[in-house]
Amino acid sequence: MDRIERVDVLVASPGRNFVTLKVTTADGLVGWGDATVNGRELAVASYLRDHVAELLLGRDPGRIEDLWQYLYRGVYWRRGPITMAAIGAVDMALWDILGKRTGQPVYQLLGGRVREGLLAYRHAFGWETSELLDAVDRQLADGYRAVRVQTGVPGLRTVYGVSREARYEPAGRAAVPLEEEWDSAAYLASVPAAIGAVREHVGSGVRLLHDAHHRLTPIQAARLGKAVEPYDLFWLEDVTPAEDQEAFRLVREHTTTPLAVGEVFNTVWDAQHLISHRYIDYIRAAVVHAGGISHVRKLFAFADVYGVKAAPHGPSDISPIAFAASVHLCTATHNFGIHEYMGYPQQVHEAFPHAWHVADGYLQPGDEPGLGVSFDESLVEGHPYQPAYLPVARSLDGTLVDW
Ligand code: GCO
Ligand code: MG
Repeated sequence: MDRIERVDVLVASPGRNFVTLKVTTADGLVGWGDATVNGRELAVASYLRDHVAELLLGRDPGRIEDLWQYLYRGVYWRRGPITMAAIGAVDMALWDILGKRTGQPVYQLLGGRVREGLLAYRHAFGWETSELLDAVDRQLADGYRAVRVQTGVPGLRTVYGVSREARYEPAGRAAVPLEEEWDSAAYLASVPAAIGAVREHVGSGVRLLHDAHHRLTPIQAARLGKAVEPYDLFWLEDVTPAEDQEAFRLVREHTTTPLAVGEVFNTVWDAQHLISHRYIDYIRAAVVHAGGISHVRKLFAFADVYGVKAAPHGPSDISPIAFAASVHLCTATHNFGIHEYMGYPQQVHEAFPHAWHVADGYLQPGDEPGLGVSFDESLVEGHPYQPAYLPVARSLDGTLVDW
């Protein structure tokens, strides 16, 4: 029987901060995991280095579920983004090792393909509607069939999901979070028309999504959902903070616009009420933030019972390793809905060589044994961690609000 012989926690910043776990077995097999939590990378690195690595040495890498239970139930202080990202990284690495040992891609170990490709959605943003329409056209020209649309808000200098740069990278490199402003009234007064303009521009065949990013009260969320019904959104995302799962009943009572939530969730229990009451249509947990393939697989299976579909978070701030694990999982998940693909700078693609790819707007896992991804360790030297935090937001009267 093989044994875990070495555990390395690699923090590097090829374009942005990533935390990568490398697990090496006595037989020389290497498994890779992502442990990146945007803005709290060092917390997860320490959790792994100081409290997990030693526990893994000498153990059987094939006991994936037992090790998951050991790291979840065995630590007493369970759940939360830091713990579950650390567990997620270990879990991804062990599935990667199992695939390499058996010569099988992970999706095959999970039961095999249930579809020919994963529908992907891209981001389009523009301060003015005309810029947004151009951004949508660029994604459609690249062959994508689903686009998230985000636009400026009159009177605001900063808005979530909209950048003055070509790429939108929310974590600003600074010693303290940047402060942004917010005004829900101005947003509610302007965003339905912007979405309507996009719908008129693209016609009925393109899937359009929008992310409200936790900022509305439940009744405001209900109002927005109702206002955009004529534009047939694929979903409205994070319409109201999801800790208050029961708040979604109010939203549900007022609108048939599909709802998506869950990128900040870390376990099935965060979404248990939402899913079992069918308050949402899509669950967005990311493999890296919710305990890895083993736990997110259970979350998606729980969602399947209630007709809720899997739609994983796929931003540029989870690494191509977690992205690979998510694509493998969804390739073998029947109740899959859509996969976010924000995309990466070329530097990140090169730092994390990967077999997953996009063809004609659909994601493919590749057929290499394991996850089909690795990390170029030589980058650790020249690309040290740099403090970078997600912004905070305040309303125009200075009150701190959800960013
Ligand atoms: C999305 C998310 C991101 C997050 C970011 C946090 O739907 O892709 O809302 O934009 O804000 O991933 O690190
Ligand atoms: Mg989101």
